[in-house]
Amino acid sequence: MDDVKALEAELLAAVAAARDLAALDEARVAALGKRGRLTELMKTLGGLDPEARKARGAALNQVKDTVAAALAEAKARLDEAALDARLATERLDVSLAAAPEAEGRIHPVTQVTEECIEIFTAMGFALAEGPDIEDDSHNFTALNFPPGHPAREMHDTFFLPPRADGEKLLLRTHTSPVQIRTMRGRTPPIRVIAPGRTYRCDSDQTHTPMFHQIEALVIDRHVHMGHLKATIEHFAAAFFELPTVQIRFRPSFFPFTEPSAEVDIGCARSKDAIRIGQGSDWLEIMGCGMVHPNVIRNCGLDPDQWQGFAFGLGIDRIAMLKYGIPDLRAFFDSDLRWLRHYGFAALDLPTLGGGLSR
Ligand code: 2NL
Repeated sequence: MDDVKALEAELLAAVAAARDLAALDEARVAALGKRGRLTELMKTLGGLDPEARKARGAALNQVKDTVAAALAEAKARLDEAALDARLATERLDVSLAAAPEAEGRIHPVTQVTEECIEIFTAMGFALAEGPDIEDDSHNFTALNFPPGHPAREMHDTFFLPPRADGEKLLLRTHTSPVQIRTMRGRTPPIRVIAPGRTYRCDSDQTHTPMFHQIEALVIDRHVHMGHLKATIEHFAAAFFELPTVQIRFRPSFFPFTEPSAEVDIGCARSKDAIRIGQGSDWLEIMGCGMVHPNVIRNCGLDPDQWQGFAFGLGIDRIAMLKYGIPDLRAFFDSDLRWLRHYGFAALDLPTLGGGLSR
């Protein structure tokens, strides 16, 4: 039986020598596999006489159990070592930032547009949009600009080359055509805002040929200027993030409203700063009025049944006021250094609850 003892020692040594799971599996196959050393010896038992077979069979089974136990123990040990090695190499440093700070910046015009949308949608206004390229009818005629009226020339319109039928399309000079389309497309009550790009052939310190406007329109029965004033007051306070603001109406003229007014907001002016919400100076922020009966009629509604108010303001201008941006023309220079200074963090969306601007 010395050969069996020697084999056991040899197989156990092979198990102990295995440095990894692959080597251990080789040792297992070499000992207990189909052609393993022990398996081969088991096959020789059949040729022995019963007494010898019994004794040798028991001895071989003992070796088999001992080797199997050593294999299991070694596997457990190597499994644990392999896991430790993985944990060491695949370590995640949770103190590192999950992602580098986003490089991109939100343009002040986009930010202020979103702020206005947030304020007006909370008041129950819906968002309306329309094409930048318009026809004369939606941009002027429906809005009560009579043909040849000097107000048309005041808009410094960009016209496209005439089409085959002679019609000259144009770049909308205000967002009002969006509201014409809205009034024609649905039945009152209507509460919409129309923010977007507008175009006028005008370029100096305070005018760019493309600029941004937001207009609001309410059409309902029994709408009056009190509703207009309260809406503007609420908007101005929310936009400038103040508890209250002073509002003043000055008579004005627009072809599409009657009466029409210019809206001033109370402010304090010093040498190089304007402070909204305090002081005894006034600053013009928008134009407004009651929708002209002709405009209501032009949209297929009966002006004896439906009234409304509307107002419009320049987004670029109120962005400059709110965020202290001195030069309008820098808005459209695409200068990254300017955008890094005046821009907003990409995911910091304006909300009424969270404060519009942070
Ligand atoms: C301004 C003045 C204003 C409107 C826009 C409007 C639209 C329709 C009917 C009547 Cl469909 N009015 N919009 C009304 C008054 C003033 O804008 O100075 N914007 C910068």
